[in-house]
Amino acid sequence: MKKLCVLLALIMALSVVSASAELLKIGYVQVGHESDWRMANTQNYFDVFTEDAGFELELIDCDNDHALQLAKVREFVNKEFDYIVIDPIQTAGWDDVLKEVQDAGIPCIIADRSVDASDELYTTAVGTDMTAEGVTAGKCLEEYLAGKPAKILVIEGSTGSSAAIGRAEGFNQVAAEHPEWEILASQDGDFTQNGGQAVMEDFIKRFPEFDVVVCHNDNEAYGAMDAMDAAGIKYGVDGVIIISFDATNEGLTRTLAGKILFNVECNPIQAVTVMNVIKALQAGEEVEKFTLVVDEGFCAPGIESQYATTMTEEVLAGRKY
Ligand code: GYE
Repeated sequence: MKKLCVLLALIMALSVVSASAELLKIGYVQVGHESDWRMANTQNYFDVFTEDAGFELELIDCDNDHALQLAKVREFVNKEFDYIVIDPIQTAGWDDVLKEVQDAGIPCIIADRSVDASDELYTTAVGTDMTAEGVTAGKCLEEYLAGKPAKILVIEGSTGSSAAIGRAEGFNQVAAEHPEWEILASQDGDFTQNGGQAVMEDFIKRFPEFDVVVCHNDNEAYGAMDAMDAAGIKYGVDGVIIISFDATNEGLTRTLAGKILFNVECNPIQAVTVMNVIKALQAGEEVEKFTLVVDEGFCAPGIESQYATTMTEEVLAGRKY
């Protein structure tokens, strides 16, 4: 009996060793922890890339530091990871390191944000269409204003990030069709609540009148609201129009409350899509160069829009992050 137990224990120990030997090593260089969106995205990777699912995930919070992000990718290469997933802080400056990953024979997935580099330099990309998000925001405003003039302020996301570049580009495309819209200023709020607040405080000092504030993410919008509250400026359905991006639970709560008029979703739940791409690559299948994660727009109660879903308690209840 004792011998049998020892044998069984040995077999179990061996199977644990062989199971862990089979885990795929995934290195993810995450942008940072600047926003609620980012925290939800990070959590989603931890939820999906588990040992039970066959993965060993190393996720590095790069704290919005491009140089650190490059260094960490190189570290993953040296450690011979099986896959490297990059969420690029900025679009520029990727050619050399992508080439190094490629030369090491490690498949590389660009996730969420994009790079300004040839798509020959990476295996595949997964993410949302940030320009389309900007267009949706512009179209919602166009429909709502219905020809009325507007003075607009923009609190941008981190300069050089594809999220900020795309959203600005998309919104500006629509704005260009509206000579009655005036963009008074557009400034970087770094996708943070503090950043949004600081930029808004500055705007309030510089511009005595404005009708619309476009915030490149929800956290910036919260900061902008704090600044307007402190200055006694009314916003929402009967005040300054706030447009936001991300549509997180808190962002949609404020949309349902009529404080944010339009909130364009950007879906942080991307890890399953990335995992499916990895599984396909493991199986030797061809994968598309880009897999789109789809988004939609939301608007405050009382607004009917062809570009956005009107917020209700039910919609909010379905928003976990
Ligand atoms: O909108 C913002 C975040 O890259 C889409 O980055 C992402 C953006 C998101 O910090 O909240």
